[in-house]
Amino acid sequence: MTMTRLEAARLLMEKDRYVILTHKGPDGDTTGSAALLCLGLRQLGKTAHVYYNEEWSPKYLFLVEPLQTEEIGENDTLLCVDVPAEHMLVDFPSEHRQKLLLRIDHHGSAQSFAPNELVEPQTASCGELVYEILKLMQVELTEEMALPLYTAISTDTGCFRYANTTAHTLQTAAACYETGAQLQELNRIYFDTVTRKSQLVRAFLLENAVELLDGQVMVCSMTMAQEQEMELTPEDTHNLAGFARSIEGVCMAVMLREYEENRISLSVRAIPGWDAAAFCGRFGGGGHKGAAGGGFEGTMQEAVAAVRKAVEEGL
Ligand SMILES: [Mn+2]
Repeated sequence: MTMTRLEAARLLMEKDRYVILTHKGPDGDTTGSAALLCLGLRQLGKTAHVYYNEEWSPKYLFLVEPLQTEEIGENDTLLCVDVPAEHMLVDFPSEHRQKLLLRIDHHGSAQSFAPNELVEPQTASCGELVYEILKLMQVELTEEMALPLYTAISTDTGCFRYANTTAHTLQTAAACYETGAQLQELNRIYFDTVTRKSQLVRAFLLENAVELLDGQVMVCSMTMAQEQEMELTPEDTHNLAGFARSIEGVCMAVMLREYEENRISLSVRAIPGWDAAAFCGRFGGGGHKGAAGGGFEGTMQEAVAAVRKAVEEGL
């Protein structure tokens, strides 16, 4: 069932014990939204935790580390934030599957999988939506809560540069600043700090990129062997999908990454006027117009050929 914000707020008031689930490959939005929701529920006197995710990025770990649990109790209710499809849910014991009550999300191409769903595709980040629900529950934004909220909204908007940024996003950022939280430091860590190898891997990808439609589409690829040879950590490959879109003349950047033999993930970033979600729909995926993902089974050569064919057939 699809819910309004008010219905979601009322539903959350009903139970007392919550465990919040994030998505696989957790980003700043799912991590920040989960921590924010957890802190908000605790402010109301409820018991709340964020469920452990083995893939937490070191950058965002401080937000969830004090809140996380690896246990789901008999009387717990599960919530999930920023999860566009069931297979994207963090791994958790399947016997608890029926405890999932509510999903809060902002993915336009999302597939419904929870009994109650609040999905607002026009909202830039899931964090903004969680914040609005908490306000309806009379939760007050604290300095502690401003950190995960700001993380969610700033990372999903590329520090308020992407086309999804709205006046509401900026008003939410202003509310975060008004708590007195040290947000400039988060900006430095998230948006102005990179590893040395992350720059080297970008140079490598650029040298080996395939350009389509006179360079409007840039396809970068990396096999497992290449990744191992460069000894890359997840921090080195953070935000790798998007860098090519920043190159002058590029409208859509396609990043192909082999994560298992003959299994390739597809990450697409597009400028306004282009539709990454529609493109990824051809590869069993989806997401937002500006940022989407999909998958391919086969060799890297075959994946590049499939992308070329999809581009030639029209976007
Ligand atoms: Mn998000």
